[in-house]
Amino acid sequence: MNIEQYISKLHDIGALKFGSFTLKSGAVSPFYIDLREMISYPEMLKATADLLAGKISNIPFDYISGVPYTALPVATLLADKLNKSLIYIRKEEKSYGTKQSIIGKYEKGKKCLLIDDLITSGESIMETAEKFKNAGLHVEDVAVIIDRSAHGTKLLSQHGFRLHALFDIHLMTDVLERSGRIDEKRKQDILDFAERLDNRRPKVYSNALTRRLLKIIEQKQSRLVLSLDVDNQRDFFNILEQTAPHIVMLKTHVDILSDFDSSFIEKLKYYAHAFDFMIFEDRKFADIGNTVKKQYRGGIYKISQWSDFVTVHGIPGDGILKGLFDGLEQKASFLLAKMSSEGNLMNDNYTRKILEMGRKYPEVVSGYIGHGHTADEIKRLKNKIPEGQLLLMPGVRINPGKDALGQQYTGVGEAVRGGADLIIVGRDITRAKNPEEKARVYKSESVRYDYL
Ligand code: S5P
Repeated sequence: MNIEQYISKLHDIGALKFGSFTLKSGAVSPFYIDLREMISYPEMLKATADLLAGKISNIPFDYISGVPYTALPVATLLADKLNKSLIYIRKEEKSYGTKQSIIGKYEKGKKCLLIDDLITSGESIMETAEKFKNAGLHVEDVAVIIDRSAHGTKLLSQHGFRLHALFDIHLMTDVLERSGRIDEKRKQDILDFAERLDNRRPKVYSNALTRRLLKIIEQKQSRLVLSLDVDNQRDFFNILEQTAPHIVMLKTHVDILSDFDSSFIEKLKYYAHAFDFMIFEDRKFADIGNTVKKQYRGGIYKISQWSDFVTVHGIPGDGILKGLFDGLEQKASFLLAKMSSEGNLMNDNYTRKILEMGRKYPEVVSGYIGHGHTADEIKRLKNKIPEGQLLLMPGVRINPGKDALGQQYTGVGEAVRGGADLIIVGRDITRAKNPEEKARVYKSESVRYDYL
């Protein structure tokens, strides 16, 4: 059986499934791989061992180990074929007897080849390798059937392991498309999902506020920012109460409220604490450092006392960041890199300069407000965002379109597929008959390509 026949056969026996699968994290994946049932197909088990044997023929090793349970039968067959002895680590820690968790005889200082069914983040296989190392064995090579990450080889090599995969998702989708088992759209969905999966891996985020935001995203399984642009406190808190469980951040325009008073801030802080969301006053500062310093700290709103984040225009130069944040702790900004409104003057050159400015101030710039009309356009912007900073996208709605005053909306699916770290949604939720239900829909759409 060659690799193309093998992949097709995996699909035929139901080991590769396509559709919509809710993962443990709540995220929805367009594909699912389950190789456990392969043991019911002797010819597939044998083919797996044969193909793996070909793949590792040039690697020197002393023992073979399969990660229980799925990879163990394959490793056993391979050990037989290559006349090597088998060892493995029991899945459950033994709490009695010898406490020895490696099963099988081995000598310290020898090399062990690890076999697993698939790698996603590579973390679990590295954990297993660590256990062998602690037992005095060397592990340098890892062989898997499927590398379903977009950059698995790179990831493992950064940790000193060589990955040998029978196939990756690129080959898998190519073969299945060519044989008519999936269409082009499904192929793209799968590749996009894998790409997301890699992009969303924990990185070194720019500052403590960004890290807190990311933690909330993970805990609430949401990337939704609600823009609550209503003009009175009653509506404000009514909508907030319904939507708060689904959002990770609340975006305010405090100067829209006609009945603002200091009780508003107290109440807002109470909700933020009770429902675990961050606060983002969308003030869009755009003046010289000395002026914004006063606007931010003073006046009737005293924004710096209650808002975690504010939006900032870079047009006056980086003095604006110094004016805003000098002497303050635990406050950060989002720079406006590309607006959603029709005819805005932010061209590619401007966007580039904003990203350059933000890159220099990771402590006070958590990310950028950016917009694009298609997933590809958003992806291009996202790829330029400096490491550790975020892309927040407004002008997002379930149905793309425009409002009467130049606001442009991109479909939420495009925004999320393009890699927006957070989506900002306003009227489509606040004016909905049932804001709770609407917020729930946006929440689940926002993590569609996540794998947390
Ligand atoms: O380019 C932008 C930047 C921002 S912050 N376009 C935007 O629409 N916004 C804000 O996002 C805008 O001020 C509003 O509060 C929100 C979008 O609201 P919606 O009702 O159009 O979803």
